[in-house]
Amino acid sequence: LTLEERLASYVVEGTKEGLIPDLNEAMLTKAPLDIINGPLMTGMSEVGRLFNANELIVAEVLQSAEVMKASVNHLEPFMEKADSAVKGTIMLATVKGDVHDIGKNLVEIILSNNGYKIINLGIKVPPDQIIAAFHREKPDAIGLSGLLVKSAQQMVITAQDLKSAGIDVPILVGGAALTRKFTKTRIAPEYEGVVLYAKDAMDGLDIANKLSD
Ligand code: B1M
Repeated sequence: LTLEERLASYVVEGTKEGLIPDLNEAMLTKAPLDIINGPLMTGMSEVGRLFNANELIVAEVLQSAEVMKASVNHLEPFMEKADSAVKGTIMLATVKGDVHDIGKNLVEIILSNNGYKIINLGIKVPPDQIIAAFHREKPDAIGLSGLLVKSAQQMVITAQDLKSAGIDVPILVGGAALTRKFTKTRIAPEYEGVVLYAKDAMDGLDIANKLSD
């Protein structure tokens, strides 16, 4: 196998044996984020495909998630960090009912490496917890992540509850449950603030930078 194929296969097989040396070798020619978005994501897509085809069980997908998390942890210190003043505070949460957090945590890494203070509320976060944390932390924006189809609906509910609580800061939404179609009109036509979809963590950073300008 080539190095790229090996990196994808650690994720697919859910094994860490040999992972770190291969990540180090990959970093000789690639930026850490390109390793994540390239071979590691290729592996994760394959895991999703196999799981969908009933060729993997949840316990195996969990092993794959462990490999992805270990890889991101290893690569994180080598990522580019902007030496900037704090540009703003962003609160992140995976919505109620959804446990997927690898993407959200990647968003946290990218944003915090680029001048944002991040308050990560974790997974399965119901609207009332987001609202309570909003009043406590006073973030400049709220980021919602969701990977399940039902999470898109949960984002609609969350945005309605935020509106009822009088909150109007920008909401950033992302995660595999969503597509470009998830514009403000789809998610929260009545929400006072802007609602913007980010396709990946870098897109999230671009949007955050535009908002903070
Ligand atoms: Co689950 N799962 N999973 N899973 N899982 C999916 C999402 C699924 C598509 C797999 C499939 O069937 N093909 C499917 C959803 C189907 C659907 O709703 N249509 C699915 C299912 C069904 C389930 C369970 C219901 C399975 C079960 O129990 N029977 C269960 C759900 C439990 C729950 O949430 N209540 C479940 C559980 C799990 C594990 C726990 C085993 C594990 C998660 C571990 C963890 O996160 N800690 C897991 C995994 C790993 C996956 C897949 C294989 C990979 C997800 C991932 O981490 N990708 C996934 C299939 C797939 O996506 N191909 C699948 C890598 C990550 C970096 O990408 O999170 O998309 P992603 O983030 C991207 C962008 O989306 C974006 O940036 C990132 C890239 O830079 N982004 C944002 C994400 N959030 C953002 C927020 C932003 C901006 C950008 O701003 C705020």
